[in-house]
Amino acid sequence: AIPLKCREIWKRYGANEFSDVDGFESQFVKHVETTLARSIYNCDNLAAYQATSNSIRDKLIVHWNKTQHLHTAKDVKRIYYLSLEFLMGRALDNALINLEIRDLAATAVDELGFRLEDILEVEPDAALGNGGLGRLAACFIDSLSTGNYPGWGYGLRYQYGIFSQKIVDGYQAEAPDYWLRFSNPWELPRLEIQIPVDFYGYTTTVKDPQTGKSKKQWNGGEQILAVAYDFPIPGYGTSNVNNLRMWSSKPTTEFDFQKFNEGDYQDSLAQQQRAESITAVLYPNDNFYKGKELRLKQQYFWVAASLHDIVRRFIKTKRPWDQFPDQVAIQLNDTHPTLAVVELQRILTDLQGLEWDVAWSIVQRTFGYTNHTVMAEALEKWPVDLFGTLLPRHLEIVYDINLAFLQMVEKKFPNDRGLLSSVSVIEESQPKNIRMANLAIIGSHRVNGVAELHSQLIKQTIFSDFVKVYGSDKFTNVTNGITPRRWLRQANPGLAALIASKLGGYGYLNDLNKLKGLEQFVEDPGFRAEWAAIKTANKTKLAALIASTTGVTVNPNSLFDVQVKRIHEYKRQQLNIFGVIWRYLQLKATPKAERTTKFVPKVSIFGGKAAPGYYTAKTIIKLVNSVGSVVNSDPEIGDLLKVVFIPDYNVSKAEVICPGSDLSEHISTAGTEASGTSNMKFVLNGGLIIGTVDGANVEITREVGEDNIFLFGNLAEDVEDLRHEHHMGRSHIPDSLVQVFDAISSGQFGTPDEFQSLLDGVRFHGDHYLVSDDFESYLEAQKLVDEEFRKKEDWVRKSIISVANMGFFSSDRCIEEYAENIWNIEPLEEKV
Ligand code: BZD
Repeated sequence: AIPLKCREIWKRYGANEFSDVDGFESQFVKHVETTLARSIYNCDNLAAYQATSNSIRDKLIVHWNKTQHLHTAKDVKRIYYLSLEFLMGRALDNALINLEIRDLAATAVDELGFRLEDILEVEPDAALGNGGLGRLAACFIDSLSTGNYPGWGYGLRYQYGIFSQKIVDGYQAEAPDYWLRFSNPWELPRLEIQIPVDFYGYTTTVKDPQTGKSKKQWNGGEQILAVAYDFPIPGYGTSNVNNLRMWSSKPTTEFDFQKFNEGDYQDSLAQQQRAESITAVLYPNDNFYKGKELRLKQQYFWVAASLHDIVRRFIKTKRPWDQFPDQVAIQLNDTHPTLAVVELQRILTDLQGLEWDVAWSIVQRTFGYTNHTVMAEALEKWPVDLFGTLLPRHLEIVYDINLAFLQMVEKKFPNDRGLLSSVSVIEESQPKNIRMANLAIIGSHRVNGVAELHSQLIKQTIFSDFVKVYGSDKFTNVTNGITPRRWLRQANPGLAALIASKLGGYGYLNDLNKLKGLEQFVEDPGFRAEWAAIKTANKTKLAALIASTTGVTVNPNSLFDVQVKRIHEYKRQQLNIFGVIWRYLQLKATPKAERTTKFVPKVSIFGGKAAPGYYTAKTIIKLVNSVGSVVNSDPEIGDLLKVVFIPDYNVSKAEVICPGSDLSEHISTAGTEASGTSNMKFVLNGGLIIGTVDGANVEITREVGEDNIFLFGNLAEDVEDLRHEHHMGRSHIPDSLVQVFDAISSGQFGTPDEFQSLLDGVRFHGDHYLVSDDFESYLEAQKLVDEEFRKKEDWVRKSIISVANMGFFSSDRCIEEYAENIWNIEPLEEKV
């Protein structure tokens, strides 16, 4: 620490953050001239972005320091959110909004010769996630700060985020996303924080010199360093700034001298360089599991570094170990961080010398596990051999955890072999697998699903045997939410301002139930006109994005019908495009004079990435583009129908797309979409939904009312029977869908061969996603949409009422529920 006599100077100069336009301008110029070594003569938008970001970052760091100091001084319990994905998007606009200095910054950069809009566009997306799971983590981290909860996120600092998607000849092509091309002003490299992580090696039994007892020891074979990069996370309406710590892998400085001495210098260096590959790239699969060794390496690397950090922080408090769960809550975002359960048990027993049962009770009280899917193909299972080679000591601990658990089950349910084999962590298959979900359940005190229907389903299906073992209290629900700062204020400033003008300011942004106050204005024609005008302006902006990315001109007076999300058979983009084809065929079959009275002009907008190895998903993208090229150039059709695929869907594009939709599609096979969160984003921005009775659609319906949503399709409870019918060969393809398939097979949308497998999946291979069962009902719902959209005033009323009832879907509410029911933590605010 600095000697007392020197501290006066520190206090005089410390923490001088700007608070007005002049102050910002002076910081900006300083950063241009010194940090960036640029000048008035060569300051372009990139430099202006960097200078602005550095100025804001300085401010964040001041508050970050104060917040962290406060949490340490008050010795509070912290929540650590472990997520392999944080789909953050851009940081600058969000920071300006959360710090409530957006207007100030806009004025200042204007005076300095720039436009804030241009500066914001320079920033690359931090796209360190695949889809809903990663974006949920980003919304949660925003709400943790906003709610003043002491909480950190832990993740990996991938050098390459999710690939950037190009469309070449109608097909998806992947290009690397090197988002760190220019230095990243939003991260604080903590190069001095370097945590060694071991892999491979072998275990031995040694005598503890202190106790004389024998214990297990892991002798690692390869060591890699985890270096910390911190991302300050500002809250809205508070000066608290939390931390998102992301690990980057680096080689250790010691290299293999034996190899060196043997003259194998090149090889010993190459091995070092491979260390960096651990955090090189995000795996691009969502809701699909693939057992790759590098992925398991990523998981352990991240978990080991994070736990080391958490444990070190706890040890500094000098508390006894049994108080660990009073100071530390760890949430597992899906099973990806489940190794943390094993690693904490290893730390407590092997390294800290606690008794097994004492350690295990600490572990269970520390962890909570969130499940995001019921689909079997997404559940993580690691082959025992692969696992044991990479993490030999952890495999032993897994077996010991499992043994103790199975003994407990056996005692409670004697001679129930079926039960034992279904709840066992080890799947007795060839080869044997470790079931990560089973391990996560056993190692946690709470397991939650992400929407009411989903939380019911996990209890009835994949985890039903665990309900038997533990009772149902261990299983709970926390319905997902979204942050209204990004998904309303940032994405839709016009609507946010109109709402603020009616509700007496922006206070609703961190108290979203206040939106209810909008209902009283629904019969005010002036208000409705303003509401509608904002929607049109947002559609015009979306039309500009469509034009610049696809070359297709669309009319903003058309109905904008949007489906943007990862491309997946269960999300059923194929149902949507089959519906579009049917509409096109109907249009063509209708006499010209009757077309405009029968059909509302519509733009069908698609977007989303397919996992690079997912053939069917890629075929769906091709079909959308093929239909688009035929329909969009059909002179008979004109504005009555356009079909576009917006390439490279990401967070910053979503911020333009969500506010510009009239209708969005959330049409998964019932029971397959755990929650969905884009459904919430669209409704919060004044769009209506066409959807199945699935995920959070159910709760959205409860909140906004059945009249304000277009539901269709079979229910989750009937899915199993329907699938069975298909397998018995009793499928029925409705005539409408037969017509669609005939059109595709006739070559009307290009070479039919490439789409054959898509059609065959429905016709001959069991139609697993029930496209044929739901098609007619979908068309009916779409017909209703057309009718309702013609009644302009009523449509606007539905839009207003829906927004007014979206308060429940703020991620602030989610965090409160987790804090109270799972983490047992309290907010703590820095008093300014
Ligand atoms: O999680 C999604 C679900 O599909 C959505 O229904 C839900 O709303 C969100 C948030 O809870 N799941 C994912 O996004 N899953 C993945 O991206 C993923 C990634 C890697 C491995 C497995 C799944």
